[in-house]
Amino acid sequence: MMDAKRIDWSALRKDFPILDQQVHGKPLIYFDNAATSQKPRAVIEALRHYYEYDNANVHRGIHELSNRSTAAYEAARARAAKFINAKTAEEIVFTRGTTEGINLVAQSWGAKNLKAGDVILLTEMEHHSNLVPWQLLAQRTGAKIAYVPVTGDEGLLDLSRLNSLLTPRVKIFSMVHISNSLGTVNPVADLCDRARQLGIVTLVDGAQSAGHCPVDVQAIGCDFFAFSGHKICGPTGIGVLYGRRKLLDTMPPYQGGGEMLLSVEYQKAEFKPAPHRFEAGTPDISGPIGLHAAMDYLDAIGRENIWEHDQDLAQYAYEKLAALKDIRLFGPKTGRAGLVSFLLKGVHAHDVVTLADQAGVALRGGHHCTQPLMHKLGVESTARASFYFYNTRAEVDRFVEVIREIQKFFGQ
Ligand code: C6P
Repeated sequence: MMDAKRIDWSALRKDFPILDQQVHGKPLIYFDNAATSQKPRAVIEALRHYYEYDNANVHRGIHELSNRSTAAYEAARARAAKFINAKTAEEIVFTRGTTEGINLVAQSWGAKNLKAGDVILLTEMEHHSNLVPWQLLAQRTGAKIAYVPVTGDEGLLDLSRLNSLLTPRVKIFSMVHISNSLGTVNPVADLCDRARQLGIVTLVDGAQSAGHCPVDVQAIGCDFFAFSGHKICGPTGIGVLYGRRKLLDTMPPYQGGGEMLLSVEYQKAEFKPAPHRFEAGTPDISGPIGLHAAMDYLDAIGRENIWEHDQDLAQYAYEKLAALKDIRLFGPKTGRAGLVSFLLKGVHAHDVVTLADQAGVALRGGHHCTQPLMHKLGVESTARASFYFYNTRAEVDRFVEVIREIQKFFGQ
């Protein structure tokens, strides 16, 4: 493993062919990593190799290519277990992404275990994908949803309310690890510990954490942990749901189809054990193979190093932006993850993003799929710069210059 101080972060950019281009005649500065990360050659190459040499369906054939495909698919499962320190590969279900992972838990575990009057506890900073699946479940079962409040622009959870929210009616507490809108890092190990002492099942939405900081699901103590491959240098369309073995084994299938069965009769079917019972039909095969390469790539750099670099860039950007006039910043002042959300006085977030794009800077503007949070903060949208390890302080300097130019353009 490398040492954060010794890593030549800009040299790593050479691993990402996409970064070496001009956009609107300006060097690309890609600051939309919370939406999706770029892919290193190692991942692109793993996908190419798979399709050129090994492509076949998994768990079916007994021919050489199918055996190779199956071995690679299952090796990726074992690699994913190691990536988040799950006890066994059987605790890893491949999904399409974080969204599907949470839907799987809501529909399978939730439908089996929730009834009218039960409570689903969430936080006010959840992404729609950790909100709407629970709303659908609540509508079906008559369960209610309660929320741990957010303090305001500083974007912290108001934990003084937690004791009164953790009532005996709460059956599941589902929380985001790192907020995609605020950059807040939630104390998920403490929250899961509090819930576990009361017999409450926990789910952690790791979409913004898995590829950015070390993740150990055993240390966090959660029952479920969901993340997306495309945000951690892997391909789109593949994700991971970790589920504690004891729980996965009790859960009914989420979808029916081929590959998840032991035997079928016209009136009934017997399902394979977890995780295969949750992977109906031909799965995304190249996805886990690309994801395997991505996990190897990230861990060769070291996620503690990536975390240090991300946090450094975010703090640097936050302080430079905070020094500007007529700007409103969201999320914690210190200890933030690698992103900064902001609004310029009198300028719509979409205008900021459009003008930044003309200068080659890719930002994101909108509600970031956290519309209730935006409403709570009294805004419709924010502009967001989100960083990854291949970004540099020089890029942040240019980005802040561009923001200043946008302010001037609007007469400020
Ligand atoms: N956030 C962003 O720009 P999927 O789409 O399933 O890969 O990930 C959903 C998701 C779940 N939780 C959090 C905290 C997220 O940030 C995301 C995706 C993107 O912020 C797209 S809205």
